[in-house]
Amino acid sequence: MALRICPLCEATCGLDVTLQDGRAVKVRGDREDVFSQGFLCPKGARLHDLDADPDRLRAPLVRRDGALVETSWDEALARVAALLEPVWKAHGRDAVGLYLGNPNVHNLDASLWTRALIKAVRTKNLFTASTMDQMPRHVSSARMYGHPDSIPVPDLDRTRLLVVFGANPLESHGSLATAPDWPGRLRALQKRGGRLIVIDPVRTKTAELADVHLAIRPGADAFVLASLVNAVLRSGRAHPGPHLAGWQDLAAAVAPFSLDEASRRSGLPVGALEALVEDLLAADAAAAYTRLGVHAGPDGTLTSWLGDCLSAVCGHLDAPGGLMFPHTATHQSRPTRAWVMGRRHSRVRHLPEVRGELPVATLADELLEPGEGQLRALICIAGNPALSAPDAERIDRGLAGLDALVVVDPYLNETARHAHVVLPPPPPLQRPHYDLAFSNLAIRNLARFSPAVLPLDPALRPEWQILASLTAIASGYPPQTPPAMVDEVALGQLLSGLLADPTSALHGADPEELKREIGSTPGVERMLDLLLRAGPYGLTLQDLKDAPHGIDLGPLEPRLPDVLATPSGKVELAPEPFVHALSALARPRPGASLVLVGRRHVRSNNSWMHNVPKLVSGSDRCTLWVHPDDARQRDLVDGSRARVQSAIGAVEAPVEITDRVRRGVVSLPHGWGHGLPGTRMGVAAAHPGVNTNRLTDPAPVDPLSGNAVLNGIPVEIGPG
Ligand SMILES: Nc1nc2c(c(=O)[nH]1)N[C@H]1C(S)=C(S)[C@@H](COP(=O)(O)OP(=O)(O)OC[C@H]3O[C@@H](n4cnc5c(=O)[nH]c(N)nc54)[C@H](O)[C@@H]3O)O[C@H]1N2
Ligand SMILES: Nc1nc2c(c(=O)[nH]1)N[C@H]1C(S)=C(S)[C@@H](COP(=O)(O)OP(=O)(O)OC[C@H]3O[C@@H](n4cnc5c(=O)[nH]c(N)nc54)[C@H](O)[C@@H]3O)O[C@H]1N2
Ligand code: SF4
Ligand SMILES: [Mo]
Repeated sequence: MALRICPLCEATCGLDVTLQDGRAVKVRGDREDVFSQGFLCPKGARLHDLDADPDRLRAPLVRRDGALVETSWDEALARVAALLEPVWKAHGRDAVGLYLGNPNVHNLDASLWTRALIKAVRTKNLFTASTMDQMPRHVSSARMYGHPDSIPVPDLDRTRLLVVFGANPLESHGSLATAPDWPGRLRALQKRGGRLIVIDPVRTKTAELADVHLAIRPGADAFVLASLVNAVLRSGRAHPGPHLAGWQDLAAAVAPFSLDEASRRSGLPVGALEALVEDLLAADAAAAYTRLGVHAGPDGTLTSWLGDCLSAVCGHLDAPGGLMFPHTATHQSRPTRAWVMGRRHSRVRHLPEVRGELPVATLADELLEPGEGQLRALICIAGNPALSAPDAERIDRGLAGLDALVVVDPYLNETARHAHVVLPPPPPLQRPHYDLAFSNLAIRNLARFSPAVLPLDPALRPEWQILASLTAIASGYPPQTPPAMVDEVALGQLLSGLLADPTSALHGADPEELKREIGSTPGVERMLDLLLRAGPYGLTLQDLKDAPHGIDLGPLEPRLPDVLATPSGKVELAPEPFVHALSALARPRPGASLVLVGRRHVRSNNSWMHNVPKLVSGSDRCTLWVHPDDARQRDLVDGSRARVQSAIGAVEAPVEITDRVRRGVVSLPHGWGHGLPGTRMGVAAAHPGVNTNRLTDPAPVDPLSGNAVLNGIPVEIGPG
């Protein structure tokens, strides 16, 4: 038996893996895990199937005479250099782009190495999944608290009222609020007399559990949130807590937003909104939690900001049971300058960079629009933009036309089918794990480390070595440069940064002694060890190894003064760009008669895990949910096929008639559209589904963060 933190979603459950003859044969929840206490979901229970999957790549691939064939690591890396160097030489650094997909954040190797790689690739064409996900959250945190990663999470175990905008944690298991067992924790909230209110156009499983479900019209959340903040402020019962700046400006900014107008725009009864205000004012601990359904909407940043404001004006920001800031065990550097964005712009649509990234919504343009500065090559790590990103059909075409596509992925997926080189990382059980990102989003302070459960397949390399080799190539070193040498340099840089940082516990420490203590084995463990030693609890990696079920560091504690890094040293409740954007929202918006939203299923994980037979078996999950009235009007019957047409494309999907969706709203999950020529995922190909991102218009983006708009897409539907 061996213990392992699940890397598949943000819940980070502790797993207990049964080994037999050197293979993992069963996965259960680790009952003694300090955080998850035995909880797991169907995906975690099949983690070992990724190891066993015969389609998982076990050797690098290179394209030879048009086909991808297996080769040695040396040849594959030599090919990477041979492909990219001429592009850099002829067209400059920006001609080679970088796409970093979601699993990078769930992966210790990538969490520690992508920054070095980004620096080495030196391209303005950096794209990540963040700009179709949580970039609005980073921007609102940067402006309100001074750091894009200062993200407050709902204090789930102590709150008395949780108001959820656009999240479905019963399927997703939570996002930007790391907690194993959301179902259990939400039931516990209700058991202790607290309430759950869910605002979602769909009666999801989370909405079903809720005490109140408000089926909002998609895209109306920012208006509703502004009106709620306004109503709280006007009630005379608001609580201006300490550390807040801009109270008057916020009050002025939300003044034009009435509950009456919010009711007209959202389709929610005004009485329900008034009751919500009353609930918020009456609760001794309440948290407004906004997530993907609204962040990946037309007003992502405004919803994120106003959600925090709503908690703040009720006195629940940085208070137990409200929104609180985790205090993670690894060192977090504090910004030394005021946060800025827009230092560069994209070539075609002139969209500003945010956190050094350009919006994924313009990836297709950068791939396809000819001219100086066009992307000629792309390095794609743990991503599948051909399915997951907006304007997917054009992305697919753009990928097919590249001079060089280098992919790091365990599968020959819809993106990798266009690759010139594919470098496969080992599966989860063959690598150590620590959640650098999600520990900083967890609803309890804690630290957990899992060593590798299975020995590394001798035919594979640890992912950090793959990334170190790519870093070397991008820095102009020979492709055969030993990864250990690159690691030594990276470690040296990390160490000198920590020694020089006055907020690090290692400030001024003796580097030679530290080096002796962390050992000389190259790889991610000693980097992690350094970050832990530099952190606020004085932990070492050995401490975590000695506590295989994790170390609980207690409930979240108020810590705003420690978090705040704004120029004023306070929470900025009314950042000028947000106030400005909010004023535009007061004007009426054109409405569409039918809009498309996304949905998640507990057995799925974006565009992958669809090759695990036990997870995809059963009925087709890639169906179009249509309200009975909408179906009747359009002559659609249950089980028939519908054609869904948006401004940019059309797909055909089987119809599932259900009153779970609000009238005027249809729902289709993302991450499907498998079985394309050149892919190698036999099980997924037998359950292909359709690619909803062929409908996702890349033109509208959240103006404050560049985030893609994945929800509320105007569509027409009819019989297929
Ligand atoms: N319409 C619509 N589109 C959406 C969304 C939506 O709600 N609606 N959601 C968006 C969101 S929130 C996200 S985060 C994105 C996700 O989109 P992407 O970030 O592009 O990620 P995935 O599609 O999940 O593809 C992940 C790839 O990583 C590979 N992989 C898994 N583990 C590892 C590993 O350890 N190392 C490496 N190198 N590769 C690995 C998998 O095989 C898979 O091919 O999709 C977005 N797209
Ligand atoms: N099983 C599973 N778990 C996952 C993933 C997965 O693919 N499968 N993906 C992971 C990733 S990458 C992420 S980012 C998280 C996301 O996790 P969550 O943030 O929980 O997001 P979703 O589950 O997509 O739920 C979004 C909800 O928003 C609703 N919605 C759509 N438009 C609107 C709107 O305009 N207003 C309001 N109020 N609601 C709206 C949708 O109906 C949907 O129920 O999940 C993670 N966990
Ligand atoms: S809920 Fe998430 S972390 Fe927990 S077992 Fe399932 S996939 Fe893994
Ligand atoms: Mo995501």
